Amino acid sequence: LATPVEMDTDVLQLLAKVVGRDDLIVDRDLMGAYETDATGRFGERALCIVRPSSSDEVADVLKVCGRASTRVVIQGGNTGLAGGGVPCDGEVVVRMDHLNEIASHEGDPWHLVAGAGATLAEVREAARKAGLEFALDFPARDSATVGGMVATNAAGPTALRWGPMRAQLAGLEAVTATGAVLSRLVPVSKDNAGYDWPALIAGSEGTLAVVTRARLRLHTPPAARDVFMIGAANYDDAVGLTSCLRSGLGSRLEALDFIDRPSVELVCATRRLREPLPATHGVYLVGTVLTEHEGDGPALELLARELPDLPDEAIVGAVDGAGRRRLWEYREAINEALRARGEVHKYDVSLPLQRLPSFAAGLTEDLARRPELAVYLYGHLGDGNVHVNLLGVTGFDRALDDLILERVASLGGSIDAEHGVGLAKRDHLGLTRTDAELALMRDVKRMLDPVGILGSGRVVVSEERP
Ligand code: S2G
Ligand code: ZN
Repeated sequence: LATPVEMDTDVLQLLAKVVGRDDLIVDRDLMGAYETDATGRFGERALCIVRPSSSDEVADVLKVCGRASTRVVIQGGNTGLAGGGVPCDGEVVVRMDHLNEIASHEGDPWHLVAGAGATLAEVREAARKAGLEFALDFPARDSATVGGMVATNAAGPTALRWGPMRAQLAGLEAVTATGAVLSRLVPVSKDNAGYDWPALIAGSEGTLAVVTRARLRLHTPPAARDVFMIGAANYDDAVGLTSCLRSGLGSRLEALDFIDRPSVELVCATRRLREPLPATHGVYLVGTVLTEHEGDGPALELLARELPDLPDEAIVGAVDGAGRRRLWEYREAINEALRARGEVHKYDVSLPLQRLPSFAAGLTEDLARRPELAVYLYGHLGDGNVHVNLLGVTGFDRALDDLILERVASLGGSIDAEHGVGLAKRDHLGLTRTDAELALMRDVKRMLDPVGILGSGRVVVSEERP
């Protein structure tokens, strides 16, 4: 093997024996694509990239690396935002591309079993072909994979109605760091026998075990969906509207996101879109309502009844596909528009809904001292999940992280809502988790990954870390 990396070639030779030479990449030029993430802030040089073709090959890769104490990072679609899926120096990157089979069982139409490497778009299409629907959807659908979505307990707008990825799991197959293949994919909807280890692996960000397959719940598609956008003067109004919408529409409210004024201006400029509403507003709510009839806009009648004081020019609805996509575009286009402006410094926090206005006000106060920063707030309002995105920060800014995440903690929120802790927030986990919880997490990590090869340094770091 030509090994341009200074490394004990035994590991590379052994890995080539497991996955085959064609699925072991050591060529420095080819590795680059797997060494940086979507934010451009994380990722160092990998030892190599390996692409196993089965759960057993994943197990053998982990056994080889465990024996050599060689650290490993698992990578799905590389859409991660917290540094959890790209290598720290010298790690083996395990790509899950080959484990992408999707199987549906005629005997059990309400589930499908997808390989970790299958994309969200492929899962959604397989569900559609079966006349059903998979609950989650978000812009990264063509790259985000099932394995990464389970590992980060991914969510997105529709998690308001259907819950995050963990709630979609009806079974799981995963490989532990010691190479044990755990499989719980039996065709049942309810399985309460013994500890729910799949629920523990979901959200563990590749630090406890490697997800190889998932049994996913599907549901009957609603008869129709309507989309609305409402302009609110400020976050107090936005939160008031949220309470009305949630209590008035109940489970018919599938998604309720928000966008602040700077984000609307950015998207209108970038995508050359006209203003979404006749007047400008401080905060824009975008929501999807599950309805019984295509096209006759019952959502707007529902909304008119729930929000009698809302002026007509502050709300717009869409009942056809193009109209629905157009309204959601103002929300879905933000991340790409921001990335086009340069390095984006991101926080993904959740707040008790009633405290969201004071978080936003406090943030404005905090950042007034940093006039060079451009601040964009948007996210999943119904869940109290705020994506704080800043332009003007280069690299890491610990003081800024402390300022924002300590404010979240002081308001009883969480430093991470759906993107994962990864490397980005591992030093702040103690802000919103107690010492007893952190001790338990370390014990679970030590038990499942005794050599410490899986996702080392991500999420929960051992006390003795310098
Ligand atoms: C969102 C998507 C990922 C990103 O916009 O809801 O969770 O790029 C984010 O921030
Ligand atoms: Zn989000």
